Amino acid sequence: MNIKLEILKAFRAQPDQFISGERLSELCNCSRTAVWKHIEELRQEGYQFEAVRRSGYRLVSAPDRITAEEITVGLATEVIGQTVRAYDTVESTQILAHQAAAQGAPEGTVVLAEQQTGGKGRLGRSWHSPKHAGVWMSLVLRPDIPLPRAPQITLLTAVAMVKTIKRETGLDADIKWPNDILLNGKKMCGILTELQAESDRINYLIVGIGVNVNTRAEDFPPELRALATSLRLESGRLIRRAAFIQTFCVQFEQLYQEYLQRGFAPIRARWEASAVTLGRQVTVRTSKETLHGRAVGLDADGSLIVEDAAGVRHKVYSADIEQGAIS
Ligand code: BT5
Repeated sequence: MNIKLEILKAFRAQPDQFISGERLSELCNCSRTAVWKHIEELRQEGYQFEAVRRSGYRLVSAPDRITAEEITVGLATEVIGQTVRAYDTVESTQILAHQAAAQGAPEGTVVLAEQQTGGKGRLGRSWHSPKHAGVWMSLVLRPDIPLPRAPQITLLTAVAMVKTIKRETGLDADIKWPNDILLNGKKMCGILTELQAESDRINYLIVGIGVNVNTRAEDFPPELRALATSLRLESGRLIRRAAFIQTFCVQFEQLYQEYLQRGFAPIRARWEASAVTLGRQVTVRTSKETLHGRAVGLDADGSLIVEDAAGVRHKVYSADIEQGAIS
């Protein structure tokens, strides 16, 4: 039994109440000395307890820290986020999630870090991940879908993120194909989907999600300041990151189950409702070519359909796009 987890569960079940040391030791099935020791550990992690003789302990405040306990206590999902690995400083949660998945980590495992020193974007780019400011998270999935459908998971993740942002802040975020979430035209979240497959069977997928949550303008390096934003900058308030992650896990699980049962069509409709790419003039840059045209739709597999000046339609799978005016 994880005693710290049980202690936190007891306080969450009775907010603002005093719970006696004796009651806690019963609930946690451990000695009162063990309870005291674990409460001291929680204090070291930033939890504040009021201790009153004969009444016991009361949880006064919890830190904005991402720990396995903060994510799993009260998490209303069946699979997503039920296994959590939370770290302080890592190179990249993607690397750790790949290792965990290769060693058999179950579907829904979430790898989190307070800070990444080598956060990864797509195509060898980097992701700025300062300490305690954001959600840097990798999710292990084992969907039974054919390999060509994997990009749909990136789009599903974007929809889950837009719903999470709406619930947590009331803000309406936009999706820029394929993997950016924008607020007021600035990027506040990026998604990186990587996979391990044999022939056309997916072994596992790792969905990396970087969210600028409480990042201040001065936390961004100068080259990002005009391009990036955070939920705090846009909403004007601090957001509890653990609660944000819990909401995301719930939203993601609902969409993922719907996707596995009913396919991509319902997700696609939701994606289109939040997308700012469709109907616009775009410049698409792939490693091989540059294409100008109008983004006319999303194909059933999640690729973008771009129509050039001659009326020829091109399917774009993975690329960077620059968006122009709606036309
Ligand atoms: C992405 O790549 O947007 C995917 C980012 C995925 C990050 C998560 S964090 C958890 C997990 N662990 C990892 O190591 N990675 C994942 P891309 O579309 O290539 O965008 C990268 C570009 O976004 C960079 O070249 C910068 O221009 C910009 N950028 C970097 N850090 C940013 C930030 N914190 N906020 C906004 N833009 C950023």
